[in-house]
Amino acid sequence: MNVSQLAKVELHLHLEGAAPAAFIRQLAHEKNVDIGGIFTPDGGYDFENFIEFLAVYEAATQVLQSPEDFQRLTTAVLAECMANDVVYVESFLSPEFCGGGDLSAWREYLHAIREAAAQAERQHGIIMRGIPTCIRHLGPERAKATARCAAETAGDWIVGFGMGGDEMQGRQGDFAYSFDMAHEAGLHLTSHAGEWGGAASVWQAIEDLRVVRIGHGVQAIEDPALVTELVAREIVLEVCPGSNVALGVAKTLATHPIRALREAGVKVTVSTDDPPFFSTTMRQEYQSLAKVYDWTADDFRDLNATAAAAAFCDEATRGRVLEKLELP
Ligand code: MCF
Ligand code: ZN
Repeated sequence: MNVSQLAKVELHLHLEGAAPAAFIRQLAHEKNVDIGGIFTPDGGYDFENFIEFLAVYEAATQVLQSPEDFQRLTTAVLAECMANDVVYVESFLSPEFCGGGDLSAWREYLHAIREAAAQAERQHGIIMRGIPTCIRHLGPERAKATARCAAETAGDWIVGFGMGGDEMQGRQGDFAYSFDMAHEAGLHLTSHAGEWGGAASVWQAIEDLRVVRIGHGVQAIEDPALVTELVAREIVLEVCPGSNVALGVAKTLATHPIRALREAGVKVTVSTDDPPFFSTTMRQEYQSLAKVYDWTADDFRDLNATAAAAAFCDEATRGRVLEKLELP
């Protein structure tokens, strides 16, 4: 069998970042919003580096203006997940883009997103869970509003709290108040680290925020003591190889740290991050890893078992995911 068609778990997918460019263009057209500068002549998203990526991402989100827009977005994103055999997906959601951090607005957006997810699950069996995520470059004060939205809606669907954005600004520990609030509400924690901020940023995330998963985390490879610590603490890395190559975190997949980290015993998983931005899909990620590293179906089953075990959902849901993966 072709490994790219295996059933998959995806733990690191930004909801707006998964919006196909054509979807955003269509909404811009419907709403008469001018976001012309963000597309390449052939219709993809246009950016040259990480900072430009963040700006294009935020420009694209300007057309997402209502709960209904997010309902449509979620339906479109889950269709793409299903086309890639993803059976369980955890998606980063942004209370900033869903009502500007206001709790009652967030509840309405969340309701719409959950409607779309429930319909996709009823019709096709795909399971989605949400991780409200603060945006690091907006600073710790704004993060508190996001954490409050997350804490107030924590439950069997909102299962985690995270942080993305520009890792070069501030320190992980600046956001400890928000992560503590989310933790007290029973949410599981993850933060983007070790994508741009080196091993030091990963240390901060595990020491100062007490996260159990790391978004990216690949620069941990620079510090053998950190690698040992990640193995000992069973911290799971949400690795997004295609994203890292597209943004220049790694030069090529062949020189990407995922294999070395995995061989060192670190728990690694594979995700797409923002697939249309990076011209990737889950199937393509698997295909490339199989080709470049000679990874077999057993390797991918192992990655999915790690991802299922690290999912932030409840145990009953995990059981259903394992069944879909045909894993014990
Ligand atoms: O993982 C990629 C690249 N590294 C850091 N941040 C992000 C990535 N994709 C989206 N983000 C950020 C971005 O700031 O997450 C936020 C965006 O505004 C959305 S969280 C639903
Ligand atoms: Zn990400």
